[in-house]
Amino acid sequence: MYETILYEVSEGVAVLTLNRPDKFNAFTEKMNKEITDALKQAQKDAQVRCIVLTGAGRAFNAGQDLGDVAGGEVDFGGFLRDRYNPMILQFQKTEKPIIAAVNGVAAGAGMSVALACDIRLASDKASFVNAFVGIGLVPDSGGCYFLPRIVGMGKALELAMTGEKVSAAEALRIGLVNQVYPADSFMEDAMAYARKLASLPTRAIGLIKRTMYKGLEMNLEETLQYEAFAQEAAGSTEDHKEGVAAFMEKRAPRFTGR
Ligand code: T3D
Repeated sequence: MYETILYEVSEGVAVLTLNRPDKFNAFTEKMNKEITDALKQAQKDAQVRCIVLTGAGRAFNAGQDLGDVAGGEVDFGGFLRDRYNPMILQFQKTEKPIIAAVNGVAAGAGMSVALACDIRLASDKASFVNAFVGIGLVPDSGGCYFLPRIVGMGKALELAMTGEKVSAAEALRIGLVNQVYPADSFMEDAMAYARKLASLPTRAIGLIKRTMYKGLEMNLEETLQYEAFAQEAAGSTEDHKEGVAAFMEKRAPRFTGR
């Protein structure tokens, strides 16, 4: 169904694999559009309660395929507005948890996409390169939005201005990733994490995601109001009733995502 990505759903988890391993999974226009479409599909599918984004082969993603843009005049504004910006916005619009399972290097827009995910898990062979400066560009695809919010302004400016490679261990230390797992068992460990998230109250998690990201843009009063609105929605779910019932009955809850 897709040409540049693989898309599979099992046990409540949609796995979206960037699949151009000989090019380090670099982005093409088709890949940008297929990712956007796959995220929309995962949002619509009630079976899907968590999404994992990973890369085939040695890399996670090396950013824009430079072979496609080398030597020509690039309309950078149009390029981003048509291809990358809708893709990044779709990560936010998808009200389900999205995990970047960073199996290898994440560079340029590949790093930005990992930052646009809600959770980052890294193989101990993974690395991050804010490669834009190396080709005289500015971090795009949300890199200037997410990076300072995740690691703080000082570190974000350092990574963006120097383009230095960050190892998985350093990424964990600075809060760029949530967990690091051994390369040999990486996808098993990442999938176990994803299945755990998929077993939790999916609608509450979607509302947590929306409210937290909105909170970045709002003052305290507006955030309190938005929390009240989100709580009304979460409080009307079957999973809320199940969570309270399970607590009262001293048993483990069985959440269904409804
Ligand atoms: O017009 C615009 O550019 C606007 C768009 C902006 C969005 C962006 O993403 S800008 C940033 C674009 N990306 C980069 O600048 C990263 C370029 N790649 C690298 O710096 C390095 O390849 C890596 C740090 C990612 C990995 O280094 P290393 O030493 O582990 O691997 P390698 O040998 O450099 O690359 C392996 C193969 O992947 C190689 O192919 P080959 O020689 O074995 O046939 C290499 O050419 C290919 N590859 C890596 N990155 C890209 C790529 N091919 C096309 N496009 C790439 N971005």
